[in-house]
Amino acid sequence: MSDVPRFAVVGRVNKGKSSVVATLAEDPSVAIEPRPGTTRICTRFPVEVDGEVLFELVDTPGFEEADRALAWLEEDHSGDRPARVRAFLRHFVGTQDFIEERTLLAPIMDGAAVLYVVDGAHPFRANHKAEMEILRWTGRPGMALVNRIGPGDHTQTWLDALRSRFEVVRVFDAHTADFTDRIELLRSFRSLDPAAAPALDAAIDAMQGERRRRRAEAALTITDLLIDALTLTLTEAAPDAEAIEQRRAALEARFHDRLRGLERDARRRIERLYLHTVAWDEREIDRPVFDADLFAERTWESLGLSDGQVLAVTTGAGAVTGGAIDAMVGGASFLAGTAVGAAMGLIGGLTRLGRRFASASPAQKLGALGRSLSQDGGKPWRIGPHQNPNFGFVLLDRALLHYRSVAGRAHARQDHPALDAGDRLTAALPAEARRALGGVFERLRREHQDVGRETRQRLHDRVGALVGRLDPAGPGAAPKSD
Ligand SMILES: Nc1nc2c(ncn2[C@@H]2O[C@H](COP(=O)(O)OP(=O)(O)OP(=O)(O)O)[C@@H](O)[C@H]2O)c(=O)[nH]1
Ligand SMILES: [Mg+2]
Repeated sequence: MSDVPRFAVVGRVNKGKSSVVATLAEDPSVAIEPRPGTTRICTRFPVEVDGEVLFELVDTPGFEEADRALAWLEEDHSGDRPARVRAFLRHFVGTQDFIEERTLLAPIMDGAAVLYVVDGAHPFRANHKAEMEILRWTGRPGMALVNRIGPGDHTQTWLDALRSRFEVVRVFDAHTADFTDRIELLRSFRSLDPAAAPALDAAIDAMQGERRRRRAEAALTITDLLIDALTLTLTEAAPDAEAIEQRRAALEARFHDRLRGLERDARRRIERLYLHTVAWDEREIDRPVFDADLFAERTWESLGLSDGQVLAVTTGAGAVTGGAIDAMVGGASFLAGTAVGAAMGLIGGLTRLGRRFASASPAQKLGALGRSLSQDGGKPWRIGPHQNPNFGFVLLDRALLHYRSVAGRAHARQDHPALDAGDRLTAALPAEARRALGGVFERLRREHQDVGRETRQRLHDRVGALVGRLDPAGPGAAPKSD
């Protein structure tokens, strides 16, 4: 048996015990259901960093017959109380009596500390006293957590009732608790159980280091996404521009699908990083703005920069239409329409050009794909990179909103994340920061065949700072200056 600190999460049936376990252990696989009696056996959920178990949470079934169990214990006051609890466990072995009580008390008598969970949405009633009393009989250190499962709020009466029976009492909401709340809980426990303090200090350190590592990894993932998406090109074989024009809708769809795929992969990576292993977009409910389709009108209306801000970050019409004008020189007639459209719509439409790849030109360098295409289908044509100056901002907004939601999300939650629409994060940046980002995006498009180290570094610095500011863990998880 491992000797790491262990916490048995106990309480009345259907009061959010498993939810507290899921959030503390960052484990969405914990069984949580609206109906009572979901947890029937004790299951251990380890909290690990780098393969090393820091502590364990034990999910337990709820008290069912606390009054009767306490009455049995109280029949004999003579010996010490923990011994009497052990006698209780032995006495009913092999019977159908007190199955839940015996199951939940076993890990406590085996050395686990107690996390007693109550539902602050419902009033405290005297009949909870028996549960608390039994827990006292175990002699193990214990902390009480008030978790609210519904709209009612009886937190204060619970706190008063619990304080007379537990040394430490905290409000801990399984659905909204974040990294900081989890660390605070461990800190409180540390003071309660000196024997466990060194192990808990080490656990807190490891968790904070892991939090920093995840954040750095998330920043890298978002940087790579922006680079991959802003430099994306497709190659298509066609004898002339007219043939390309005829395939326009299909090409655009393919191009957009590739971009969606890049974004989806980056999201999955970040979700896995924060141990959210249930893919959210498979749950068809109430999608927040960052989860609408990348090229939906709503996305382009509510994220990225405003028209005026876009104008300010571009160096003028040339920057916007440059790719397209090149293509016109190449003789692609449909691109003339795009170029003129972009030039005319410069003031009114920059933010809404989400549906245009706006650049297709005869591929200058023939890669292996280009050569094989040119053998049987005509000249290879290059589609992309995406020319809309707002594209990088829209993508970055979506990535940051998604990151914030993932990094701050309690693992007990089973609903789909909902955010306020119109969360324009990049639009709220100072003008200088917007210009710098716009400049990096422009460089990426220009360097799409071979992105320079400096461009990558600049982008990484900017994204790292934005991600750091959004980390819901706050300053406690600030990166070490290295
Ligand atoms: N809104 C809200 N709902 C919660 C919270 N915690 C738990 N719930 C809900 O309460 C219900 C019961 O939660 P569980 O975690 O399964 O409760 P339990 O105490 O483990 O239940 P049993 O295993 O049946 O004893 C589920 O529908 C949860 O989603 C919370 O903090 N907020
Ligand atoms: Mg349960």
